[in-house]
Amino acid sequence: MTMIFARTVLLWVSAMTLVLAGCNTKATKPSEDAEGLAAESVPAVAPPMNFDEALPRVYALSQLPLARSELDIRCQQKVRDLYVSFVGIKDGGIFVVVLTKGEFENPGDNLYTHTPRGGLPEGATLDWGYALDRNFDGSIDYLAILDGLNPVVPDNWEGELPNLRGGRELLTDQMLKEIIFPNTRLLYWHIADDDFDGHHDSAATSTRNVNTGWIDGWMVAQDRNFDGLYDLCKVFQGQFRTELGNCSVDSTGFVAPDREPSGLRPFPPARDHWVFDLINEGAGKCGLSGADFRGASK
Ligand SMILES: [Ca+2]
Ligand SMILES: [Ca+2]
Repeated sequence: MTMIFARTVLLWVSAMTLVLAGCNTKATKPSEDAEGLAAESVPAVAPPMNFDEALPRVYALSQLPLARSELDIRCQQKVRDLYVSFVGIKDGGIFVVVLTKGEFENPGDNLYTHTPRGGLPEGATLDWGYALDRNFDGSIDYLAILDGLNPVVPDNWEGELPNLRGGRELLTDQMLKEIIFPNTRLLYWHIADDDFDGHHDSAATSTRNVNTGWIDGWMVAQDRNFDGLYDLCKVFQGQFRTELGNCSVDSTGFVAPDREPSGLRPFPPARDHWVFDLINEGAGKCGLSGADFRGASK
């Protein structure tokens, strides 16, 4: 058991390092002119990984098992009527955020990814997600919040799938065991601030086919010129590999034929998204800095 945990921890630490490594790969080349000495004495500020690059990586990380035994709470603050807890991993930085009505403790036991029969155990929560500070300024600029366990159309699937919209009575045990359960995935919705001004400008949510009930792709939206209005939205089939084209727009926001946003509604989210704002208010109250997110490499 210890070996399994140890391996999972290593996987997570190296995986998070991989995500954040993008922040340092394009380090500013020190000037060689008369100001060279001064330039070299200032830490190079590298352009952090943008949303397009981060999204598939954070998605991939979110599919890995969480190293539960190595989690601990680095700071917890009450913001408005919720407790915001920042969770890190042994020898690493903060990478998880939790929202609870009461005080939160024992993240290794209480970060849940699904609703067990009989409801959530006392102290457990589904309201958590991954939190990144890509430019290490102490503010969270990328969130991936748990949506839930959902049946996802397998990549390259051809043929019929059981209709999930017809109710449990239409699903046989064989369908559940052979098709539905093996294709159930943990999904998170994503929201990010790519120009680090405190307002989100990028978002992604999985989409559910309105006819079958299966998750069949993603919608990804961006405010490319950072003027507060989302101006681009694309629809993807599967896990970002196949782009189907642009979203349509109706009175609710961005839409796609026969699909509905699964996790994040409305899509795109309102400019002042309460989760994003609340978590960063918590980060401010905690006095977090980049070092809290860098972890062992700080
Ligand atoms: Ca930041
Ligand atoms: Ca922004």
